Amino acid sequence: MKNNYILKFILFSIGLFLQGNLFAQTVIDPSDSDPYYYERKKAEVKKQPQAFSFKAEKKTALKTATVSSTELEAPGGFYELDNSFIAIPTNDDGSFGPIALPFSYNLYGTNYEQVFINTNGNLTFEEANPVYSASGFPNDIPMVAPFWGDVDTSEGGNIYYKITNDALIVIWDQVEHYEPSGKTNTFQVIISDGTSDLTPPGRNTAFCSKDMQWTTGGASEGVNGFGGVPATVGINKGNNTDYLQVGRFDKAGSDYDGPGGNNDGIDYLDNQCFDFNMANTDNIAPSANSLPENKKVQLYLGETVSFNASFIGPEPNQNVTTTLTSNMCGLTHSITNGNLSTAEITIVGNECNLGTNTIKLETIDNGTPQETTTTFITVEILCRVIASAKDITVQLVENGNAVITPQMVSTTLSENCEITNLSLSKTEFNCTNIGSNSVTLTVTDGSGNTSNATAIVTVVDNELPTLSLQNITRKLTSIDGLTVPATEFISAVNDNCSYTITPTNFTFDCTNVGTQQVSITAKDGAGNEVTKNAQITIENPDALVEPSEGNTVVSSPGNYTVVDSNLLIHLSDNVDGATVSINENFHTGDELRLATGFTLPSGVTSNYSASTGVLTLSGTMTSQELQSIFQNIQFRTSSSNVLEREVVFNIGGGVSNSDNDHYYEYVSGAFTWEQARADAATKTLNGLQGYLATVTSASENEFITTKLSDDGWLGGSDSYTQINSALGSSLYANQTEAEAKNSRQLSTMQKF
Ligand SMILES: [Ca+2]
Ligand SMILES: [Ca+2]
Ligand SMILES: [Ca+2]
Ligand SMILES: [Ca+2]
Repeated sequence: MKNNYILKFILFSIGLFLQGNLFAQTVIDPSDSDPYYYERKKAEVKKQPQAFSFKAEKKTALKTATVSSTELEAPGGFYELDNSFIAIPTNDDGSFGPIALPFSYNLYGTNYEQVFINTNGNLTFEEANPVYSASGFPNDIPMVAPFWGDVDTSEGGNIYYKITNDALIVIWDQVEHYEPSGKTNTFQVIISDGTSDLTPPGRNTAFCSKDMQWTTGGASEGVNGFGGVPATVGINKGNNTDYLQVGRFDKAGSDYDGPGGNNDGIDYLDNQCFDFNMANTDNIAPSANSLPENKKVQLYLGETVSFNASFIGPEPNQNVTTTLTSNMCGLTHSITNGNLSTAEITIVGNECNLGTNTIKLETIDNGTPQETTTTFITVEILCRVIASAKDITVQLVENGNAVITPQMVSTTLSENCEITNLSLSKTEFNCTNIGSNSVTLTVTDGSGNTSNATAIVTVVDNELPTLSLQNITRKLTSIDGLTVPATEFISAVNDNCSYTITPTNFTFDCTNVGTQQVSITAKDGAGNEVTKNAQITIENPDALVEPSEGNTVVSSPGNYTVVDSNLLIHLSDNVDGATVSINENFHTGDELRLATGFTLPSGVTSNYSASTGVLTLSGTMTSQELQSIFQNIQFRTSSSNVLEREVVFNIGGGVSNSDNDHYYEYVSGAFTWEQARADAATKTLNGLQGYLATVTSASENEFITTKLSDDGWLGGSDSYTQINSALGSSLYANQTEAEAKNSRQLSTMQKF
């Protein structure tokens, strides 16, 4: 797009220029002297070409040269069109000139100071030449023909020229042909005084082409731009003898066998240049073509480049022989000589040819006298660093970060080339990068090349979490047990990355009363974990039944007296059964009852056992209803014993022993010991697991005896420590002595 823009700018400038010059510049039109010219040419289309010659009869005044400064120099290359060129009005078979040259052009020993730019791809010096079928050389017209064929700019394209102090440049830009096919050719010729900067040293003539697409117009038996009379590329002395020839072209493709031999393919000329010293009177020195651009080859170490250098006589009947000389290593070549001499050259970039090297090609023809052309090709071997990288592992430090440098990853060798910069696509890592990370290493070398390599950076976290626990004490608060979050044990926890705590909660119930050990684990995202232990002391819940003042003790009043009207129950659950029990100093005649007028809730009954001193409440009631019942319990005794009685209020069917905080329930019925034990195991009280009562102390034995309504089963123990503890003396010295000696105890109490 950029090129297009520039081109538009150039054309616009040319257009402006033409505004002032168009009418001053006229083209010699063959119909001026032959009114039937184009009618006769038209008749040639698709006919066998005939000897159709024409000589312009109209004499035209010499045009004054407009000299431009040289802005672009491309000796041996295509001189680019710019806005210093002058456009020739479009035409078919016309000629522009004669143009006065500010220098002498030496053609086979004759100096010319004027030139005709003939639309049909050639320059003449004595007369305009409209001949469109390129009959070929030799003939009697001095002619320089970069491409002699039936150009027709009225169908498309333009011809531009520019004159400097010492050279003339003519460009046929994208020109079409007569009876157009849509194909275009772009080519140029430069003629000079032989010292101009615009022609290669020692040369006064240069041909160059860009894209070449056609060879033959429709009036020359061409079909769709090809066939018929071949286009001629060459230079003619005009003595019917001496000429040189690049070739005669009549087809598509790149076939080329040299100036002589077969007709050639037009595409061989694409982007080709030829140069000649036409000052010789007879034999012209060989011309090179197919050279690398600017005769310069660049490649990197390790690269291989192959190219051809070709040479022609350039006379079509001459053979050329090329000799290659170079002291550079890494060069191989093979040369085929003949009408076309071609050197096939291969170069491998190597440490031994690093830098600038020269290839010398000497080509000699077999004309008389022999002429030699020497061509130098510069070969530059550039160093280039190829990046390479290794995988690394980095560890996150305390702050959870890791920083790496390119040097830690790079394994790039720089033996031959300076490394000017190393960089990494990522240098800082954190906890979110744990695992594999792909990074790109970019190496910049002294030639300005960059090269990339990929490495895997494995980020690891080996830092263990830190965890400190504390021992705590908690009281059971619910029938459902107690849930303690793990965080309550943690006095400090940390990690360089994130962590999780397991378990999150602990649950305890009445079976856990006492000291329990817990284990808490802190684990980080990398799997590092630390486990610590702590203790929790589980305390019994506050009494479900809270007497209004200490133990509920009453004196014997002789009259019914409310035991505790302010007693409170701390329970939200419904209650199934309850007891009120005279525990201490129970005597015959003691009585518990509900206050007269108090109505039990529906489904609830009460029964007092005068023999055990236990008032049993049966049925389900709310805790509020039970509290109200308890607040209305009255005591009276007919006994003369005046010792204080202890009255204990129990929730559920059991009675409590305030000496050891256990609950006891007497279950009547016919049981074997095994049945009694199994039945006890089905009992629970406020979340407590029931079991067949055991007697572990003298006071407990007394309590059970008092509350036993009848014979019952007890759980037994032959643990010598428990037996000794119960007796208060060391009956057994060890467990062996105690084995199976304690199983005769009887009773039936279930204990909680
Ligand atoms: Ca023409
Ligand atoms: Ca040929
Ligand atoms: Ca020659
Ligand atoms: Ca960690």
